[in-house]
Amino acid sequence: MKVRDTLQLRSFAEYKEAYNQSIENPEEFWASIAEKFYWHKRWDTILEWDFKKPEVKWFKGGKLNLTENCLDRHLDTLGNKTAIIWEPNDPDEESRHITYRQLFVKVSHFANVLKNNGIKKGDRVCLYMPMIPELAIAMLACARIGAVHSIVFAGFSSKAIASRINDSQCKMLITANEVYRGTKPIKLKEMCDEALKETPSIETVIVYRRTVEPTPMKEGRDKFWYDELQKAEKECPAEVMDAEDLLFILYTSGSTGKPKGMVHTIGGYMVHTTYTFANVFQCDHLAAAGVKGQVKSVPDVYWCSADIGWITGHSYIVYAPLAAGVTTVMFEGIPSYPDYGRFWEICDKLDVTHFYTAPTAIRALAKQSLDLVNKHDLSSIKVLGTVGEPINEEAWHWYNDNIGKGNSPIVDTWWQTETGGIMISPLAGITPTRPTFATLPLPGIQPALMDPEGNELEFNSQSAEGRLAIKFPWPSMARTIYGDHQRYKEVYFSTYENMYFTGDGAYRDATGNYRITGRVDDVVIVSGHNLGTAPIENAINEHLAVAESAIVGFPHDIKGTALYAFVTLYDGKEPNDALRIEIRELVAKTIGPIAKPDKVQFVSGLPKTRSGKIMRRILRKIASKDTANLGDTSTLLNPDVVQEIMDKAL
Ligand code: 6R9
Repeated sequence: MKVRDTLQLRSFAEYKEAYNQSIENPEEFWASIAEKFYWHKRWDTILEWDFKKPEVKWFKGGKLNLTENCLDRHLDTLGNKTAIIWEPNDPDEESRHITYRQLFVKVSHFANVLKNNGIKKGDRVCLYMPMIPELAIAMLACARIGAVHSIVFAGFSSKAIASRINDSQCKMLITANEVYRGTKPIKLKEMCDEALKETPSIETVIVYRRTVEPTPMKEGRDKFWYDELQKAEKECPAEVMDAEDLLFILYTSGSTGKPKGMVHTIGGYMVHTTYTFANVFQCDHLAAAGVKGQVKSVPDVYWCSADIGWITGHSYIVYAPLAAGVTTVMFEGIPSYPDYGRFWEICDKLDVTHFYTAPTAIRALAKQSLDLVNKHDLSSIKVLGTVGEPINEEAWHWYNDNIGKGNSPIVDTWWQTETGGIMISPLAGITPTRPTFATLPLPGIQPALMDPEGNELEFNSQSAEGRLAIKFPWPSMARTIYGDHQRYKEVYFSTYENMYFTGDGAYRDATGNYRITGRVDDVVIVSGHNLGTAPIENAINEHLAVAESAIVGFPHDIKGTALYAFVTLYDGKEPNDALRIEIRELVAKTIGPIAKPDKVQFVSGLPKTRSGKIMRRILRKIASKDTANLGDTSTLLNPDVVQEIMDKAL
């Protein structure tokens, strides 16, 4: 299996050549990459697109199964290579090493469990699972039979599970009884049982027993993973799928209350995520190029510390590394357990060569004693990566100096749930890195900076700042919002004509390097988690004492951005600490603990425009203690309230 080699660019000149080719003839460019994969039937057309509808189809008519590309085609050459190394929460429990052949067997076996329980091609299956290999196995089993997975992050509340299940009408829910994260048990099955009261579409629940705790099971509906395996055949031929059939739905927050079910399809997603993985991380090939002067004797070990519940885990823990034949690490625990040295202990123990994490984790770890880093041997590390939010200069240097020891390139990868795969990033050891810059677009990606009037700021060898859009389709872009194509069109394709709007702002320097400056809409990124302000406000407003609320982000040392809630109460309701706690708990219960506001300020009114829109811009400045220039407040409906809010700011 030579795919990972043949896909890789090996020099800056090769990158430039590929980039130019991808702009001049995008179809030929992507077809030459798609050819490296295993297809049952070649596509009829490479690309059909119209951003006005919007409609995008890659490799139409092509027939394939993604799991054959992740598993079957590796068996001859990489069958005995480790596909997944699983590292448990408890460092005293044993790691698991699963080879490509074992994974192939497990996926096929579990795929039959899905079939035996009535799951067919096109059915939606919800996964609410901890970070255990069975999560990857369940995903791949869905893909093997053509079912569509919808993974809900296992930190989300029952309400969040129920609304996602209902939105896409999932027929099955797969979960685990409970899991430990640090010292805390998380009762996943209990959360599911609460959700299942409101999800009539679910016919079967498969429960993986992760701990020995007794698990409440509902007769006829709930079945144990292990029991079902006993009844199932081991061999499962892959369902032959169309390139544009659905692979998965993944929900991401929007600026209105309802989460958006982003739909990803099989062929383009496979081609783009694998190509970007091979080039950004440069697994295997790097050592040969002598990035650290090492001679490679063991295969690379790649570890992305994200949760599979987010897009980063879908694309860059499971699908792309497996399609590229690389060993991928899955970690069940948290960076602070049993102490803040856990990440480095794992890198040392597993000889991790590629480590990919979020700036928020880096900032939290940089706050700890350096002894926790230095007592571990990190000499195996060759490449570092970041994703999820802009990385500040200080964190970048700490990561570079202390983890990379100054000689491991940092790939700052910019992309989104909607983009499916990495869009702007250095290629490790191939293109230059620069602190706080995601740097250059990958081949095939045509970014555009837009000015406030909606005109493109074309590159003219001068720096520019604006909003980031993409001018041309790329294979792994989301095709729609499940069940709401109109919203897909409005959110992404209505801001600029014939372009995809990212929702991010960006700065481009005089040499064409991009730095992402952050969201320009009502999405706040807390500890790398993409949260919509609207659903959090809706949750707070459910409290009987609350009249209205507004959520904004403010800078936070560790989280990057933390949440500040401005809350007005109904007349006669007492603002006090007990109420503050209730509000925070309500958010945790409705959305999840990550959405709890750090600060809750009770105010007599929220600043509003005359048309009744809350002026979050002003609240953002107050929350950030940046009140020197609040701008013109005289046009507000209630300008007096601004002074009151400032005086009592937390
Ligand atoms: C992959 C992922 C997407 C939003 C995106 C942007 C922010 C992601 C970034 C970054 C600066 C980076 N973001 N990577 N900002 N530099 N390297 O995180 O997807 O959860 O959908 O979030 O995250 O604001 O628009 P998602």
